[in-house]
Amino acid sequence: MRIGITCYPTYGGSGVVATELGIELAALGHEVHFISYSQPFRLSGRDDGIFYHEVPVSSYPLFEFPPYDLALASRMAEVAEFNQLDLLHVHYAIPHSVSALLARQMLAGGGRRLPFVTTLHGTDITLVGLDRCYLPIIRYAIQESDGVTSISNYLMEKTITGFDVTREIEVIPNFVNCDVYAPIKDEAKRAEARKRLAAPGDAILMHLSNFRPVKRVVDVVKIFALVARELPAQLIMVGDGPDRSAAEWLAHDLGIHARVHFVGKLERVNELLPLADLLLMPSELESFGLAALEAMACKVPSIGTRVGGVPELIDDGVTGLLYPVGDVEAMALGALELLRDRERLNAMRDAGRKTAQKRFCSSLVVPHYVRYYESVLEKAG
Ligand code: GMT
Repeated sequence: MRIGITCYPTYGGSGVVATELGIELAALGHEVHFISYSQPFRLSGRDDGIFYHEVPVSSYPLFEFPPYDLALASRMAEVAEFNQLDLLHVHYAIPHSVSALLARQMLAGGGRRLPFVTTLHGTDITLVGLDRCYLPIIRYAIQESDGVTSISNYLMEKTITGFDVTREIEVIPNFVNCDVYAPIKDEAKRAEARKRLAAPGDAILMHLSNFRPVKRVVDVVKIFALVARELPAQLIMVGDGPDRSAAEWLAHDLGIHARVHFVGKLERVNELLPLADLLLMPSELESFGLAALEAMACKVPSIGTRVGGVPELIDDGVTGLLYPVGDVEAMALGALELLRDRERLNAMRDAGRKTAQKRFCSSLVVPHYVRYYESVLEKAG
């Protein structure tokens, strides 16, 4: 198939999923064309079968807001025409599904069919999309999509109730490449690599996100402070975003800044994750929680919150520990109990890896997308 993919190319789970999907599809022999305003950050170099098309957005003094969605629709139609695309797959409904709808209509006039699939990821449904200024058009674009997928049952249900959507939505969970996200099997090698981050014997806690308010990075620092009071530990903060400075200030105020390391945005998080003992994900809301899945595949259990789609991913007490939002004391206590009980921690590490392999491995989930594309193409005629 020749597939056009549109996503937010900057830091964020939906862009990561879209990019990894494109890479996996290309590896299966499909031709993938990314269409977005900049190259997706995990797309390094030119892999075989992958092409990138930038969307130029010209400005004009009259425009207070340059119309990206229109420029995107034009580019989608052009790319589809020039490269004989079979379908478009847009990630995050706002505004991508609306642009795809326009592109489909533009090409229909010339007799070319361009069905599109919308994948719903999170705040496009649970927050931004519910804003009255977007809701009617997003609802329309979801209804009109040739196919709609959601990354969790939770998000599918939210779409039906929040948007009064009557069409079918296919739940296709997020996935991880279990060969790329994998534990370091040789314990001596792992111990040696951990020395980059911490003294031998120190626990390593990690957080990975785009540091938006929904991620509650300040809670991450609070949890760590309680843990670090009891045992030697280091916190590695991977990513960047609006709440980074608040977290940095708190680490200074609490006098733990020497043990809290803000390493910024990293391209190869798969190299860092296996070095951690635990991932902290105290989010306000997660429709899925991709970072926790990536960590699970690397045998790193998460201390997280019982919100949204997280319980569909993390089996509380088996592959991680879940708590109410904001309960930093309980999360710290849970982390301490695991760090002090190596047997329980190891059982959780193994169970997490097994779950990632059995339910969320790209080798299982990507074919699900391919089958779904085929059914959409068949219905589109
Ligand atoms: O919905 C968002 O806030 C953005 C989106 C993103 O691009 O990071 O995050 C969502 O999609 C991820 C990938 O599917 C999920 O792992 C996240 O749980 C989800 N975020 C929220 O639901 C807050």
